[in-house]
Amino acid sequence: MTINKLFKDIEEAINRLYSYPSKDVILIHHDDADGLSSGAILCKSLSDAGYNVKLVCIEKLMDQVIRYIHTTFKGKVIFYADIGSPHADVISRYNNSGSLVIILDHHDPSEATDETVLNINPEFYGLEGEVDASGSVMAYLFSKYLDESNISLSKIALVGAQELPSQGGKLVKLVYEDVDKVGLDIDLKEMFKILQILGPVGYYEDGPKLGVKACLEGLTQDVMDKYRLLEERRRNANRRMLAILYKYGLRKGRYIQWFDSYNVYKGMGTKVIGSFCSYLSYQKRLVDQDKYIVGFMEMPNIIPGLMELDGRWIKVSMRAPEKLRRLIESGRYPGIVDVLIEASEKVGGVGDGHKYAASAVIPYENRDPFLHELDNAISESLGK
Ligand SMILES: [Mn+2]
Repeated sequence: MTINKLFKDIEEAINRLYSYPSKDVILIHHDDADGLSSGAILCKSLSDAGYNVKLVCIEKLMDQVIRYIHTTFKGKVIFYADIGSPHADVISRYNNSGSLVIILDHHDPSEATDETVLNINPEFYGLEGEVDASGSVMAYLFSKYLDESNISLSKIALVGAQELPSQGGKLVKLVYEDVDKVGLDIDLKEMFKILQILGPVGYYEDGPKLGVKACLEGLTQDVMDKYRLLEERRRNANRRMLAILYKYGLRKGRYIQWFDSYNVYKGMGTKVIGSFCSYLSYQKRLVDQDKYIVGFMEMPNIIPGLMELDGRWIKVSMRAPEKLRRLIESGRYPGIVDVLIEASEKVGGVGDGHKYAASAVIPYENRDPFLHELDNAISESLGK
């Protein structure tokens, strides 16, 4: 499998798109800077190609959300950008040939099992998903094949690519070559930083829409005002959370240390609890070096512009202090995502992430059983 095969599959997807009877597109995209860049690129290129595009920004693809999307928008074209590949199997099940589905993502994929679900991911072509491309790079390559003039969108692809550990990935390099042809007139790092606030912190107040607008129209006054407001609000919330933890400490399990943020981050997107846990992992005076860090935040039960969620849900974020990270690296302690997925599934939740950082959504009433399952999962993995 090679890069050429990837381009052939992109062309094939475009042919399927053109021959599909509906011109209505539901564009599902992730809420971080990469997801907003991906959404902006596809929104522009598909609108220019004559499609009616409805943008929907998603923090986490829960089963009930996938089911809702594929029931409500049956017969339309459904795009997933920077999100979706890990859930291609579930998407296939709920789509059941009801819509044409095109996934452009770089997260570890599962296999699509329905021929109407096209799961385009670098991992299928001998490339590394989190090295060789961002979601925005995949969205851009698709758009460039859709119409060569979309080369003007290459700079937006590079904004999303800032999330990658290096800028030397194989597909990223191709985008840099295109940017060289059209010129770069934005500060990639600054745009990335602003989108990382607008999407995740402003998730419940139209931040993602402003982020997509910023990609396409630049850093206008309304974008900057909202960015500064959200940034300050989050800084204050972090300070408050830190003060609470200094006063009361974290609660301790056998292998975990945890806290509930209750209403400290109320109104913000749930990614803020993950960022705070990352920050906490470096605070040596606050955290035990050999216990996993677990933070909770209640999730509003709405997906803006899409639906209301059934049930009451809580977001869980998990990180490791420095010493524990080394133990995970050496294989002596279990990776975070494995134990988190195991424990959350036992209480009716769903999780994802990697060895050093992961998150899950679980039913609100199952917080304490979840903590118990988590300690158990770690204990079993350690064999003690
Ligand atoms: Mn991404």
